[in-house]
Amino acid sequence: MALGLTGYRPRETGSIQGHIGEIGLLLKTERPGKDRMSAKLIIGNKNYSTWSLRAWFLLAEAGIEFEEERLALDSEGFASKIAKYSPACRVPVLILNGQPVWDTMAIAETVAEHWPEKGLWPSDANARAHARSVCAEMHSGFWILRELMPMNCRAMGRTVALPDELAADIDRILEIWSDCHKKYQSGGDWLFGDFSVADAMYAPVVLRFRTYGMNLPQSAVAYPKRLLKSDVLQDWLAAAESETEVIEREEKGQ
Ligand SMILES: N[C@@H](CCC(=O)N[C@@H](CS)C(=O)NCC(=O)O)C(=O)O
Repeated sequence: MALGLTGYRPRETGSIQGHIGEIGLLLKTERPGKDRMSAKLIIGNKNYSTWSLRAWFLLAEAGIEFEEERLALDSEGFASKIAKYSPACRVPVLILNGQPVWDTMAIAETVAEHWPEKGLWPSDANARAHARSVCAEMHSGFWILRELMPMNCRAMGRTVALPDELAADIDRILEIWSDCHKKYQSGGDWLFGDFSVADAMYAPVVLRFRTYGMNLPQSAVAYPKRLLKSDVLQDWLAAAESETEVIEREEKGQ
């Protein structure tokens, strides 16, 4: 089984610091006035695992240091390895001070609660309710998009058929992005102005649109541009590019 254990220390502005690659190092995250936290994230393949990306991107873009362990999906031994970390037997799993947290929304809520200074939910109550709604909508829906346009970071220039149900999922996502843009653009380029959990939830969609060459309307181009400017997202893409596993059922399009 392919397995990777590495520490992720998000880049400092203007530096090329990225993966520090120290096997077995348990990173402690500094929290002013509070105990140091140990954070370890178990993820799947960077090329294919959207839920892994969401949790990873949330931590990395927020500047939280964490150790990461990659378990290759569909590999021999995945099931027994993941079972040691989570009873749900799926990635991602965050081990926070020894406590496992599984399922992406639970991870997001727990991270936001433990690092309140990172402002991972909008401070305004209405914006926060809106952000939670679009996160929940992503977490529980968009099944056709998931099925017909799987994330495949290293694949470019693919085309897939666009049946009505897929077009409806895409339209709804574009509506979410342009609505956010209209309401919150004065606060910054992320969906809710500042970076938030919502950006982690929608990051894989941007990568899907990139793989399948979606022509986006003018009202929806700003957000993908912002996301792809992220240095940590570029680190993820570089790591995905270097993976060698191929999962046939995720290889869609021509
Ligand atoms: N609802 C879960 C979904 C997690 C999930 O489906 N993870 C996939 C990889 S993206 C997985 O672990 N698949 C392995 C398996 O099912 O054996 C979440 O939000 O984290």
